[in-house]
Amino acid sequence: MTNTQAEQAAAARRAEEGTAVEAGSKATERFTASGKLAKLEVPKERVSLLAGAAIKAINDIAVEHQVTYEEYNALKAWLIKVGTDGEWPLFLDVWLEHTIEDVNSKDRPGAASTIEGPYYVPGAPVLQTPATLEMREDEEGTPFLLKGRFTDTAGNPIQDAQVEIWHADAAGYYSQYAPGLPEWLFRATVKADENGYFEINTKRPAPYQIPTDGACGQLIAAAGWHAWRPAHIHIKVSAPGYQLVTQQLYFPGDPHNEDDIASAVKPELMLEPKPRADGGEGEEAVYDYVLAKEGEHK
Ligand code: MBD
Ligand code: FE
Repeated sequence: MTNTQAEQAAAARRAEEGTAVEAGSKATERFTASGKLAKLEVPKERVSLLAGAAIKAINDIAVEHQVTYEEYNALKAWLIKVGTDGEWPLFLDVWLEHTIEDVNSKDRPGAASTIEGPYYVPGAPVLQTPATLEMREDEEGTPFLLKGRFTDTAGNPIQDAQVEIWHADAAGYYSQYAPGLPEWLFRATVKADENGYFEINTKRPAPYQIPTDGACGQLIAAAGWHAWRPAHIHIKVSAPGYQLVTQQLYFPGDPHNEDDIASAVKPELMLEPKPRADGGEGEEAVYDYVLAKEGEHK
């Protein structure tokens, strides 16, 4: 499928189901159920510093741009809707997480990282390399083989490394967030071999439009922006004693690599797909991971 065809297919499915906002609000349900809410402790000094700075920044904007009561009330109504639509995780992951991620990864050597986004599900089925992700019969999309190797920052192979992988289908839908998909479709935990090599067979995901029928979509429409992310594969790589890396991999030539709504594309995350070396159908790409030991920094 071309990107345009995939975009049309995704739009058609969405129009038919009218449930895109479900995906956004499921991320809220999951975050709430994960127990993360109970564990978060931020010292009083940091709360005062950060909340104070945020409030000041917004007040400065109101002065600089002479915000009217019409605009103030539109903001109030919209903020209420973000909550009732359950789209706070979506909003934050799209428009803020990239900065949080940059701040927190700048001292870590090794593989490039980027945002997790709202659709990670821990505990995906464990597969040994060479692995094939769960798919439906006659799953659409170009077959895609991702392979690579884990080494430490000195170039030694890493044992017991794993790749957690999750991505959308060829219509841009994520399992467990869109209705009607198998639970673990395009989600797995793949164990590398004793020399750090891994191979994962899957299908190329489609470009992805964030849900357009909730508060985030309303903002995008009201501002005249677009809702697209380039096609991407989400990954978490880890090994005992090493620092976890969360990232996404992208495909050259995607029309949204330069204007990702989530600002999460980096040149180091670009794949170089080639025809399969074994003559099989589809493409393959090599992506090697250098992991930093716990406590290791630049
Ligand atoms: C996604 O799939 C995604 O990766 C991000 C960052 C935001 C919304 C949907
Ligand atoms: Fe995604």
